[in-house]
Order: sequence, then C-alpha cells, then structure tokens
Amino acid sequence: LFTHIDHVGIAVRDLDEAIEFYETRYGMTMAHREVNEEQGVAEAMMAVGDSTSHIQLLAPLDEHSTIAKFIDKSGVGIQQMAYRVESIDDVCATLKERGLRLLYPEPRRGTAGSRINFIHPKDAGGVLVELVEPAPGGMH
Ligand code: V0V
Repeated sequence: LFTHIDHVGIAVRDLDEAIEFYETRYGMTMAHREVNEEQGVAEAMMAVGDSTSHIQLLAPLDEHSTIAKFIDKSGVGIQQMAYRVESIDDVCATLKERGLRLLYPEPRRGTAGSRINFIHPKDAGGVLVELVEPAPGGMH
C-alpha cells in the first residue's frame, strides 16, 4: 500500500530558527520551502542524507492554523507521519473499505504540487497519518 516513509512532520514555532538548527546541528540541507495557505503553514523539507525521506518543519501561519492548535495542545514536536503512495485515489479507496476515516473527500494540494490526504488520528492509533502522491517530476 505504502512505498516509502515520505516525511515526518514536526511542529515548530519559528521556521527560520528550526531550519538553522537542522542545518547546523545535523548537517541537513533544505530541499524545498514554501507557504501553503490552504493548510495554514510555512514549511521546509530537510533532506535526510541521500535517502528520499525528509523531515518536514511546519510553522503556523496564524492562530487558526492546525499547527497553532497542535502546539497549544501538545507543544512543539512530531505532529504527523507521512507515507508515500503511487496512487492516492486507489489507496484512499482501499483504506475507506477497511473502515478508516479520511479527512478529505478528495485529495488536496501538498508540498511541491503533491496530492495529499490524511487518516484521522482517532482511527490510526493516535497518529496523524498523511498519504502523499508526489507530483510527476516533483521533489521526491
Ligand atoms: C489532533 N489529535 C491528534 C493530532 N491532532 N493526535 C495525533 N496527532 C495529531 N497531529 C487528536 C487530539 O489530541 C484530539 O484527541 C483529537 O485528535 C481531536 O483534536 P483537536 O485538537 O480537537 O483537533 P481537530 O479535530 O480540530 O483537528 C485535528 C485534525 C487536524 C487531525 C483533524 O489537525 C487536521 O485537519 N489535520 C490535517 C491537516 C494538517 O495537519 N495540516 C498541517 C500540515 P482527544 O483529545 O479528543 O483524545 S500541512 C502538510 O503536511 C503538507 C502541506 C504536506 O505534507 O504536503
């Protein structure tokens, strides 16, 4: 069903400070950075060595952001676990058949033009699981 760990998402208060920490302490390089208004985040993808996995640093754009709500409730730290898939439409159909609640009826736009959806954490052992179908020729 899933082909790779695409990224692990970490909620941070200040994106620039977090990028600097990952660069100077872990020697990671930033592969991509963008603002996603619909998701309420400013985000940076930090490459983990030569693998195609990333750490996604997520800062809230404002107090209504899901990331702001997460930080208020749980503090900064791991917010989500994202698996890469080949066909998000097929995977969502399969997961629905298996009784899991997806957050969106149709995939939405994620990092670098990817298509994304989420499994509700209440149906996934307390883990917010994201599904990512990379854009053709995208960053993954
Ligand atoms: C909430 N809960 C979580 C959680 N967020 N559990 C584990 N991990 C999380 N991240 C639990 C929370 O403790 C509550 O449990 C319950 O779910 C309801 O939470 P809530 O605080 O009332 O929050 P809601 O229901 O308003 O929102 C939760 C959901 C929301 C998951 C629905 O965060 C959401 O829509 N997330 C998907 C979008 C997202 O995260 N976007 C930011 C990343 P109790 O207390 O009832 O037991 S954007 C991104 O990843 C991009 C662009 C990308 O990768 O491409």
